[in-house]
Amino acid sequence: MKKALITGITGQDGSYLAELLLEKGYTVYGMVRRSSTETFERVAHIKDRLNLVQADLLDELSLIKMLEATVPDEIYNLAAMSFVPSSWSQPVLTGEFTGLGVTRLLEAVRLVCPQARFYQASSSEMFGKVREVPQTELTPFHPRSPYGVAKAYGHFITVNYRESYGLHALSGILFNHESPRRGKEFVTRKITDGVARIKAGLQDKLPMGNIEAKRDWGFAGDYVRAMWLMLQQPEPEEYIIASGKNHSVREFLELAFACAGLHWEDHVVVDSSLMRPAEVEHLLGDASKARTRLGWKADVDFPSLVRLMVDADLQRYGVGNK
Ligand code: NDP
Ligand code: GDR
Repeated sequence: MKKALITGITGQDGSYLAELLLEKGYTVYGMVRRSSTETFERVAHIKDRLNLVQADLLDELSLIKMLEATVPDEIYNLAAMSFVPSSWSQPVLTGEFTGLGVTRLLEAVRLVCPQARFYQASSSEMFGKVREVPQTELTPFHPRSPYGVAKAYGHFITVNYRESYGLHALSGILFNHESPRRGKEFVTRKITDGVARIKAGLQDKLPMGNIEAKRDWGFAGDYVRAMWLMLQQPEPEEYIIASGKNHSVREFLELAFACAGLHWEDHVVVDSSLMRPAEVEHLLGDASKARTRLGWKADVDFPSLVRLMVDADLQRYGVGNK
């Protein structure tokens, strides 16, 4: 029976990946940080099948002790400060978690279990002000936020530890992926939660930032499958995971409100305080390598993703879509 360790198990991706690995018969360890209230909502339904270990990306010794106690075959490093706007208000902390945290974990791996396979959660935010369209594994990076910069550091330190120490370490460069478990501050979930609250009569207006920005959106359940596939390959290499189609926030709004029988123009107001100091205008990924080499493909397309997120939020507020 293989053993996998997931950092960031309480997040959106961590919860879907834990489900997948349990289905595959893994013993699953999850790193959780100490908090005054538990943040286990997304894994509550599988918590009794998980082995949770307390450690923090800021604390090297806690990472070493966690690996000594678990000795995993596979490590998925998903923990990070992942909300782009907060990276401008807390740039140093973002660098510590999202950038240096990767080095701390890689150092612990090198010391305790250098034979383990290591996945780093890299991001399309590293492309930022894009150098070419669509973006591939060979497109140079030009990050546009402290988060993107920290992710680029995490990406290259992973490559460097592979090249310096022969670790089986790789990065998946994942484009935006969403689900009903997405945090409510991210644009898709903010919209679907807002639609449900408006439908339920709890609010009337939805303040939004730049609705012309375009993203290549997919479903988180499809994307965690790609993470696992990457670690099963004999050679550690980078892969882009994306849908290959992009849509504007405006299109997401139109579709999401229509799913609930509402018109987005009646409710959306533009709030300039939600505009970013530097924006990533367009992202579009080319996942050809993952399709041919991993046999990966997405099952959920854009309209189905919007529908499933709206339906889940409507249900949560106990309202229908008519
Ligand atoms: P979430 O924000 O939902 O989850 C982040 C996780 O990291 C949470 O479990 C959080 O724990 C944990 N965490 C944060 N800081 C620390 C710390 N110092 N020590 C221990 N744990 C910590 O992110 P997602 O699931 O959406 O994303 C997973 C990873 O993939 C992230 O690294 C993200 O940057 C990256 N990514 C995400 C994409 C997406 O579209 N979702 C696309 C590309 C990359 P807690 O519950 O305690 O806050
Ligand atoms: P992103 O996701 O920054 O791409 O990072 P987010 O959903 O926050 O923003 C997407 C785009 O929508 C625009 N936008 C708004 N965004 C938010 N959050 N709230 C708003 O009101 C709003 N209005 C317009 C943004 O300006 C942006 O252009 C996500 C995170 O999951 C990262 O961790 C991950 O690495 C990348 O995706 C790939």
